[in-house]
Amino acid sequence: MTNHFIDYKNSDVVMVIGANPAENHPQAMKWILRGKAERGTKLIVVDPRFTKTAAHADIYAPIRPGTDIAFLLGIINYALEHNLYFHDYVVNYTNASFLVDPNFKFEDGLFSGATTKDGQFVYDPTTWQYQKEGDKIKRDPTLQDPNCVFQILKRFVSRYDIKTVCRITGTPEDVYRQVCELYCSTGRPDKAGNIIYAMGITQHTYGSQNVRAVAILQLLLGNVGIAGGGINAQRGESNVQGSTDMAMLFHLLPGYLSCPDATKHPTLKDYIAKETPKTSFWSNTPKFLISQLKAWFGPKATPENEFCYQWLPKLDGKDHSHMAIFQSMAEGKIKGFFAWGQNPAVGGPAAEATRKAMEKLDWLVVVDLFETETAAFWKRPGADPRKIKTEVFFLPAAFSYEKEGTVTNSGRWIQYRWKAVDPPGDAKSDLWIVDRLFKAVREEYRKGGRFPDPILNMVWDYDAPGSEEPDINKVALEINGYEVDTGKPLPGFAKLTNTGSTACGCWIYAGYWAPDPDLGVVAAKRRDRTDKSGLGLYPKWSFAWPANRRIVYNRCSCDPSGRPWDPARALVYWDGSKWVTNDVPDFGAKDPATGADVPPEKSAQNPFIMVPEGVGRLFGAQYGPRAAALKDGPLPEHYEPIESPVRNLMSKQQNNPVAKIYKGEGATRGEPEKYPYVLTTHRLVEHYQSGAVTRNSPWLTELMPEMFVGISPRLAAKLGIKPGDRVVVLTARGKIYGRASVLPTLQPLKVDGKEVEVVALPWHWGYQGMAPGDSANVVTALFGDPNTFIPEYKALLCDVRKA
Ligand SMILES: Nc1nc2c(c(=O)[nH]1)N[C@H]1C(S)=C(S)[C@@H](COP(=O)(O)OP(=O)(O)OC[C@H]3O[C@@H](n4cnc5c(=O)[nH]c(N)nc54)[C@H](O)[C@@H]3O)O[C@H]1N2
Ligand SMILES: Nc1nc2c(c(=O)[nH]1)N[C@H]1C(S)=C(S)[C@@H](COP(=O)(O)OP(=O)(O)OC[C@H]3O[C@@H](n4cnc5c(=O)[nH]c(N)nc54)[C@H](O)[C@@H]3O)O[C@H]1N2
Ligand SMILES: [Mo]
Repeated sequence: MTNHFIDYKNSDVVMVIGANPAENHPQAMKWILRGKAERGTKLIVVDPRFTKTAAHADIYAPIRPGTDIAFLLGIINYALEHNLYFHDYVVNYTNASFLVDPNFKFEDGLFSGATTKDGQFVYDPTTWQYQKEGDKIKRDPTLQDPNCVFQILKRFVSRYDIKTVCRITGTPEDVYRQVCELYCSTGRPDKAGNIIYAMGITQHTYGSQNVRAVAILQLLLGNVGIAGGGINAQRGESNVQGSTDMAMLFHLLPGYLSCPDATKHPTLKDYIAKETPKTSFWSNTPKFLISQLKAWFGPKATPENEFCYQWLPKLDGKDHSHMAIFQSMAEGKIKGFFAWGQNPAVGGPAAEATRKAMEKLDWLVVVDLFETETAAFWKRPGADPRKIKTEVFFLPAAFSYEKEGTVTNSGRWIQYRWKAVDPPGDAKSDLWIVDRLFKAVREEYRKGGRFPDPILNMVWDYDAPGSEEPDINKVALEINGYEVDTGKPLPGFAKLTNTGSTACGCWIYAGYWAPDPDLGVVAAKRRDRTDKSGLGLYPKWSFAWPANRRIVYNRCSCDPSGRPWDPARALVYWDGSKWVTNDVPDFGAKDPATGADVPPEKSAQNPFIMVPEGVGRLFGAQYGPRAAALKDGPLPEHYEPIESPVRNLMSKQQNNPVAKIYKGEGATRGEPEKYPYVLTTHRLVEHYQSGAVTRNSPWLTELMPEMFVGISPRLAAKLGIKPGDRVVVLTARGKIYGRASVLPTLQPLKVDGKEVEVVALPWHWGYQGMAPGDSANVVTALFGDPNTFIPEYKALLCDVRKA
């Protein structure tokens, strides 16, 4: 998320696409409504269902699940055709003027470079590169060269005219035209447009390209790096941002450093050579990684031994994401599993396959508040416990209010929370559990074992004298970083070195645990409401990573000479001799050597300091080590979901050619003849996720007691189903039961002349808790995005019948 929740009040137009903040992010919704009340913010909601968010919309645009690329590319085309894009921003702050390899092509739904590797379709991205002269990228600032990004984009999206888009998405043409007009009205210097998205955008076999389409539109309209603008991904569970920052994903180390790869990076030298770009802020990668190694291995990490780089686990070139793990488990390759604050028996796709896979384990440890469906998988309906050999351990954990620590919100604000109550019974904080577990494992390694060095030598010194609870302040300091000699907390990542003189667990968090000199508390504990900008930046409330910056890429909020595009929404600007800053500058505003202000012309060259080109990417080129192109191409192209009721109108390429389709019964594909309706899944305000917590709360259970199946009144009439009837939903993976919810919030869509019905399932139920019910994920599938491996939860096919 480039901006933050409070900033939503600064928008002129908000487009919520594939998110439902009124139910899932009520605090974000509050600020949208504040904007509506105070400045007349216009709200567009794009969703297959008329949601509670849509109820507040100025324009509600219905959309067929899985067709957001067509929807967004049509708006991009409209902006280009009607000259509504922000020309000066586009020329200066994006790669529009960059020249691309003349061999780059797009034909019949495929980009140049299509080839096969080990029998699988892959792209060779060689032609997705810029033309260069020596080290310099060739440019045409007039944007006329046929091989410049601007012209390539223009040609590419010209196929997405309003008629074609609406034939694909099912959105009525007049409504769609209104969306185009209203949203493109933000392509002016004094207007701010904000795109808010979440799982309706990401949970597709082209979810990353959906996000790219959002980014391209925002860049074209000059909406990135400004107050009231942004590409705003509403994150999930309250601390999902924090856990991603801490490397919950298998291919990353904390702070989004690439995980070392055994073949690519056999030595620290190789890692640094291959992962460090010459330009962009990532040129500091050696400082980030070496400080991380110092945090983990302390005095053992020296320049002579590569700072213990060889003690890090390395990637083996294989996919170890959620679906891949459960596939390996089903194949009997995984013997033990920790489900730690996770309930895959309900939350994972193809849930019945997931539950069955756990039967192959020797042991399973569940660390949770309740005996979840995962913990109880061996006694689920239909299972025979006598035949399941898996040994199951359950460790009761404390809830967030029963322990202290920080939570990072979608706006990257790291906020400290104090403990409210003690946990009940034997429940312990996760820190307590992991601390004991680590110490026990280390004891085992003291007796011997394969490769004990990293375990025996890891810095693990969180004991709090006189307390059985480890000292979370010590963990926080390690994450923040400190001077190795003095132990003093680092004020920010600018102080990190590559010599071993600093230790830092996660570079983007550097500074969050440094004391604020005025307030006398560490930054994450700040609760000061001063805000001289009036824009809701609140610089002394908690700490926003990186560097307490509230809006990233904020150099883009003023023109190359430093004048704010919109003085009423100024984040940073050049007053003729120095920078005036409401927000922490996201560029070299001061010379690090002299401390003098650096004139604006310099930072105008690279306002996007995290990408090696220094500018926003309209075209996702193969350039630089970190920012390599997506696996499915440099531009987003519409393909159909793996299961779709229609043929792709754009090309003969029906699906994303590099979509990830896993193996096993969970990956069985259904055809529209047998499964004629589009199936999508969604959340409810009363329940949380797999429902482990909320289905154990009597009040919430009473409010929302039962699994239901949303169908349109038209479909109900056609199938002879009355509201409240028991119905069965069938897909190629299985079937589930629920009560019919028949509401006009769901309406069939006219897709290329054909009526398409959408069936909407909440996914919060399972066989445990106070109010059991069938899990929607029994009928979802093991299809995923090739870049992120996120499952296609939002667009599948099903049949529905009266039970
Ligand atoms: N009360 C509550 N709050 C939550 C959660 C919860 O379970 N309960 N979960 C948290 C978590 S982890 C997350 S990730 C977030 C998720 O937050 P959201 O993404 O807002 O959650 P969803 O309801 O899954 O999906 C959002 C909307 O996408 C729509 N949609 C489905 N398919 C498509 C499509 O193809 N295109 C478009 N444009 N829209 C589509 C759905 O109808 C739905 O209204 O919420 C968080 N907040
Ligand atoms: N069909 C469909 N499926 C989906 C989605 C969808 O939109 N549609 N959304 C997906 C998304 S975005 C997500 S994030 C996943 C979530 O999938 P999961 O992460 O598997 O589901 P949760 O219910 O969030 O699981 C969290 C568990 O942690 C426990 N817990 C809560 N607090 C603590 C704590 O402090 N410590 C410990 N140890 N445990 C705790 C809860 O009781 C719960 O059992 O589901 C995905 N599944
Ligand atoms: Mo999530």
